[in-house]
Amino acid sequence: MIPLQYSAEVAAARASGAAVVALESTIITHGMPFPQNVETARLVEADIRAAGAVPATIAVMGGKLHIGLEADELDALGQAEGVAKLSRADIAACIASGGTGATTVAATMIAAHLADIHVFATGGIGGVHRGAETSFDISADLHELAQTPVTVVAAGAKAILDLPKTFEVLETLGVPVIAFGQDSIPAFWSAQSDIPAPLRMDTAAEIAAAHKMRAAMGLSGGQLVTNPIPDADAIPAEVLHPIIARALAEAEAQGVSAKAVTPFLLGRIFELTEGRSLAANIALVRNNARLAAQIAVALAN
Ligand code: PSU
Ligand code: MN
Repeated sequence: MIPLQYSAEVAAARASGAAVVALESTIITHGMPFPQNVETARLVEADIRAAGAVPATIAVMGGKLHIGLEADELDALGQAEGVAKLSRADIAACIASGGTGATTVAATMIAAHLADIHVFATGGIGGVHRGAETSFDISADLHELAQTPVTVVAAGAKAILDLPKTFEVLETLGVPVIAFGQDSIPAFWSAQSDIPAPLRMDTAAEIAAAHKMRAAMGLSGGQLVTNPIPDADAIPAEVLHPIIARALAEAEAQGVSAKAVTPFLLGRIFELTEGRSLAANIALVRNNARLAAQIAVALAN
């Protein structure tokens, strides 16, 4: 038996057939500093409710797989020290041993699917790291998108990554990459990249219809919806470029590797942009939550 623990709100939504949107928790524990992490998580949940859906923030706490966190649980997770960062490889061991851990995109997709939730909002997915040709550092998020049937709304892949290689791998894995309302794939803190979007959709209804058709055809895997950051909150690529380069050089000099790479880079970029990257990250997650709620509502109807 999987020790699933539904929040009261998510349990009620399941009983009534209301739309539910999954949210990850690594962005809370490893992606943003306290207290902005908890404030953002609350705002994102409120955005989803305002759009007519129910938020289900996912995390492993004390050996239970939580589908939706109560307010005090979210507070506790946001301030906890040394929380594990869980992906497909380690989520089962963490639950089995009674541990506590935050779920990445990959682990959140697994949990959402177990709970029969079809739509999930995050900031940016993991992908192919720069230098992957020697480090082999490719996020498990990409393989999860290829096998677990959840539509993930993100602002693209984080711009610290090698974006062309990330989208090549997604193409190889047969993952539909949909740009929302534009022709290029967004680049996380910036709305545009040089990479043409394989698919473009302009309404939540189209995205929901494509999700349903994949299910009807028995195609494994999910869809990646890339949603551009609102213009007012974007950071131009030319501002970010030297900052990302410096953070990457520091990570290499300090020998940062494996799971620590993404949190290290996000933390340094936050410092080097004097907080501007965090403000942008908050804005884009909220924007993704609103679109995910619209897709979930369209799927529920
Ligand atoms: N989106 C954000 N901030 C984050 C993440 C996503 O805005 O911190 C997290 C997600 O949990 C994603 C993870 O799965 O970063 C990628 O980590 P890695 O590169 O180690 O696979
Ligand atoms: Mn990695």
